[in-house]
Amino acid sequence: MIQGRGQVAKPQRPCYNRGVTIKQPSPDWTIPQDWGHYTPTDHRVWDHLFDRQTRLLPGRVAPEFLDGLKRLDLTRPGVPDFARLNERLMALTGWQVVAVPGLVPDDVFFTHLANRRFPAGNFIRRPDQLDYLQEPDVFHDVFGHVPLLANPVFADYLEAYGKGGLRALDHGAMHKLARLYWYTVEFGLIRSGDGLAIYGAGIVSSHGETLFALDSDSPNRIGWGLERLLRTPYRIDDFQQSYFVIDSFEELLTTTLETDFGPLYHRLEGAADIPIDAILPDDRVFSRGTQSHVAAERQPA
Ligand code: HBI
Ligand code: FE
Repeated sequence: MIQGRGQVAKPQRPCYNRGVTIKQPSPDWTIPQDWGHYTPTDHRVWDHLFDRQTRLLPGRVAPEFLDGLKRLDLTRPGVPDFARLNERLMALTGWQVVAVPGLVPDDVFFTHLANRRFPAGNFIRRPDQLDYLQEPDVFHDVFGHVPLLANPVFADYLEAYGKGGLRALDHGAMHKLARLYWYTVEFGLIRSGDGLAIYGAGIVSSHGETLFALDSDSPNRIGWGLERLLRTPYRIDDFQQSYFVIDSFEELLTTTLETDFGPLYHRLEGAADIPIDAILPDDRVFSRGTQSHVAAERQPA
């Protein structure tokens, strides 16, 4: 359990995990990782997913991600022991990983991020769920999210996002700010040399989406803008129809820190959402998608 800054004390609310409603296990929703409970099958699932992704990622992922994997010693086999991982992570950027049973309420999630704690699911998917899982498990959360937390700039961005999330809750603007998280932290692309690379955890932890996000002619790839993202809905049930491209993590951090979100939310209340696959006249277009993936899905063979 986690001691210290930013304890969350809220009335008990239900939390959905693997199809089951679970009880709030502690004031801040953290639980012991209990590393010893992982079975040999659990470790084999981790190793399988890990090998598959690390074979695919070089040349496709932002170099900061691979650097983080190495510096955090995540290349050793088996589900990582958070205590060991946290020693390295804490020394590099002051972040910690804490175990949670599954999705936690928004205010709890943001309070953790605002205090440089990343909540990670402590369960791992079953061998028959390698490619699709609704809930974030330890592979998505630790392999997908934690390597970039070893990068000081990205680490500061996620803390700033958590603080912004708590303010967004006060403004009733959570569903808008969630779009920034989705299109950066989960599904972001970044310019790399002459081309693009992935950095979003939802992509880097997925074999299929790693290929789709970079190589498919179906999705749009568009230069990001804060307001642009806040106005664009997203889908959680399939590959993205639009990916947004940042120039650098510094740009993401600086823009987030320098924007006064209060007036922006106020202005956006009157603005219509942008259709999920639209390209606007002033978008910086890296590639205009055919959306053939979506068309194929709507037309059963
Ligand atoms: N809980 N464990 C967990 N992981 C998440 O990514 C998460 C969450 N609760 C809320 C939440 N995400 C969303 O509000 C963010 O995606 C914005
Ligand atoms: Fe995630």
